[in-house]
Amino acid sequence: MPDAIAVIPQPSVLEQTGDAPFVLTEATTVVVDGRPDLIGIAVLAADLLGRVGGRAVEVRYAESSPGAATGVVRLRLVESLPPGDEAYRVTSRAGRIDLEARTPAGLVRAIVTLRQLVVAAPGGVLQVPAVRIEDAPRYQWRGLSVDVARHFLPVRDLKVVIGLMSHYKLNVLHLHLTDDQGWRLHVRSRPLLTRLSSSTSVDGDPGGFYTAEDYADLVAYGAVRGVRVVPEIDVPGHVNAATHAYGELNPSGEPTDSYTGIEVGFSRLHADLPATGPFLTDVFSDVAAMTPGEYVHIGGDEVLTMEADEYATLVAAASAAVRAAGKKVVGWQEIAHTPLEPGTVVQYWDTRVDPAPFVAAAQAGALLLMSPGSKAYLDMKYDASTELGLEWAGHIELRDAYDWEPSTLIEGVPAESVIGVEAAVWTETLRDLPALTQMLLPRLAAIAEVAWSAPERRDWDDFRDRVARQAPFWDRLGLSWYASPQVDWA
Ligand code: TNX
Repeated sequence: MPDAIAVIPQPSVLEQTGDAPFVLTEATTVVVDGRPDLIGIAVLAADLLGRVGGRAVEVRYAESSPGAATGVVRLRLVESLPPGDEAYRVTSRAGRIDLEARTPAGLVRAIVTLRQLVVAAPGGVLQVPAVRIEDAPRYQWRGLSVDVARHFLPVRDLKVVIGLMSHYKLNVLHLHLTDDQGWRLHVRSRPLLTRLSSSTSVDGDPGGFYTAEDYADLVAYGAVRGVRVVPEIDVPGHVNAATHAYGELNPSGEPTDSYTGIEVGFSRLHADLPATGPFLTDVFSDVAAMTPGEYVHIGGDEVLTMEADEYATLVAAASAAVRAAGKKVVGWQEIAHTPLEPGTVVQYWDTRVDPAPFVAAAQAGALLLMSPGSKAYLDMKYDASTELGLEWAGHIELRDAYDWEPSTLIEGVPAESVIGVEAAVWTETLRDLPALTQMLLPRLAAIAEVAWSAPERRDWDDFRDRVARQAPFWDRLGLSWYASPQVDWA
């Protein structure tokens, strides 16, 4: 039954071999070489398969079970695959499934593909059709940016988001940790940021923040699932939480009032105040020290009350602090107006303005991350009747989020400058996990396919059928989602 297969994002090669399917039973076992870096992956595979089947799946080490029995899911590192860390192969048939990749990260991609292949056959038997899948991502950066500043999301909710991201092979969770309304990450050198500015949120809703331990827990939870965390400390605008905690950042020397509205562009740092440089150095070096990944995001968006040269000075100071701590810089589109080191990642978002500086930055060696507001901003309403969300970049129905091409969206951008695609969800109107997933699902699956699948493997009608079959999975997890009228939900 070919139509039972509904993998998102669409793999590069997927063939049904015509063999008998693999049947999941109580004897199904995950087998792996007993290497430390593979054991966690095997446990993840057993956990995910166990959840689908409703019973525990055992992990065994290859050395201890020679002549592998039947009912085996074998995980293995191999070299004979398409290039890239995340390439993988899945081969399934009666009695045996092979998951192969060059790296543990590739095995994680194979595992979630396998999870998506499990179908309930008549009689309630769970089986995996006999297939050969060979797959690798189009873009190396496939992200979701979550605004935890306007409304705070506790660690347990962010873990649900990480699980969903991993399920659709997204690999970067970008956390917008600071804004006018709240500061969400404890910073060792600047304890007043969370002591004085974490309890507020938009509309007077409760706030919160992540301790260093919370943050490490999130980073580790993501790492096992192939999702790295990129922290954003937004400067030199969107800083009222900072200027509320440290009055020395203001010309008056006095703290600003806390803020719970949703205007943007009014708060700012000052390049000529003596406290500003040390603040940037302290905060960015502490945040970099909490970050095992390569990148730290400096924000840089919507600074509406500053001359261009002061803005450039502050962006350079923040960037220098990030680089001094051994990390690479990411910033929103506006930083393209300042001189940038080659390799800086510039994140495109504002579809209303002239993209010329952004194109020029790419030509000068910047890497481009595509988050067009009109396609990838998942806080935009689906249509005029959507209760939650904003509308400044238009309405984004499922097909709008799906049907766009990152390499030709902006004329003049060299295709090889595009490092990837990132969805964003801003939380001015989204106060909890159900509100968030109502906006993410189903559109996150669409963006994931834009970011992972080759353009010639993407097809709206086919995606429409595959996404319809995701609903039981979201329901099983108890997630709220939007039943787009563009899809015939099963
Ligand atoms: C623009 S996107 C912003 C955010 C808002 C968002 C709402 C960007 C870099 N800045 O501050 O939350 O629009 O959609």
